[in-house]
Amino acid sequence: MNAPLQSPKNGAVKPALTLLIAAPRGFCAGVDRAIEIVERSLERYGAPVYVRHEIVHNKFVVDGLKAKGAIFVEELDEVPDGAPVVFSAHGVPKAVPAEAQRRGLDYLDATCPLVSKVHRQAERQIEANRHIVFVGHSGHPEVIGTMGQVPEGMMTLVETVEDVKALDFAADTPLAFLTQTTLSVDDTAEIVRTLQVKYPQIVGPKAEDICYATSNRQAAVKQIAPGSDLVLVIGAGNSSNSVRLVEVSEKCGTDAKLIRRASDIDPAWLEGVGTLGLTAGASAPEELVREVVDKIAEWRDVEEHTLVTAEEKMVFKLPRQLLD
Ligand code: 0JX
Ligand code: SF4
Repeated sequence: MNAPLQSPKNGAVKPALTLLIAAPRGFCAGVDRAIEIVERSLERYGAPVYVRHEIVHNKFVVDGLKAKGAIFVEELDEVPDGAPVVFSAHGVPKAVPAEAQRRGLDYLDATCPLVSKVHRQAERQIEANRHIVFVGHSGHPEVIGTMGQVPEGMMTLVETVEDVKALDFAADTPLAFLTQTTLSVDDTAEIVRTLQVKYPQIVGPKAEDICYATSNRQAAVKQIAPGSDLVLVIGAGNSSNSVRLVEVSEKCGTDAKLIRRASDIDPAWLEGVGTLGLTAGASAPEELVREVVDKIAEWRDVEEHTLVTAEEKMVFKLPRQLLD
């Protein structure tokens, strides 16, 4: 352990800590767009604007929008007639906009365009009479949304290599695979390889459906984790892409902790830590990164280094309703 050094002249001298901050980290283009859709809707329609599901999986973001007049609900039946409603970045089953239309609700779709792209691929594969094997995490809203793009029974969810081994489609069944956008790049590659060996006729996306932000944040963690004694990942427990960052660090052999914000840090974690890695999931605001750095600087003499592994320039257009 690095015992705090005492200096009679200067008071407590904080032990040194090298902080390796991953880049890219934090907000992706889909999250920027989703938050902007809620903010602009509030300006356009006035409060309250309803949001179906957390716009992104981050309490800090959700609380900030609540303070501006957004009301978060889980289902459309909680939205009063005539109120505007925004669908979250994770996407919704087809039945949701259909119901909104039936009720005459003004709805804005904040589904990330990269999730919508997977939705369209799902429709196309069904039109081509292929059964879809979808790689994703059961119960996640993106999975519910993507599976809800096709008629029931046309898409089978697999979460692991073992799930693929247990599939019992006839050898010549026309098949396609698609994936959730926020999966582990490495685990998914193994699942897809297993699928391709078992069903050589299976077709899939040219590039995987895992999005650029997910891949970049995982690659960045691979750069900081090996040289760190511990990695902190800022993100929520229900944030798939954030949880994957913890796993990536652990696969590199470096213990990692998922924290919502600075107050979650137990100072005991830093005992014996000379180099600390830090990153943030795609739904975690940069303010929380600064908050964590400042908190750590209360205990340690921090030397900050940012490791840039990719530049991100992606920007997504807003829905047409908000442009005119
Ligand atoms: O749980 P996810 O990683 O899918 O969502 P989160 O944390 O809200 O991140 C931003 C939205 C991502 C959609 O793909
Ligand atoms: Fe879109 Fe990827 Fe961000 Fe999800 S993590 S909102 S898919 S860019």
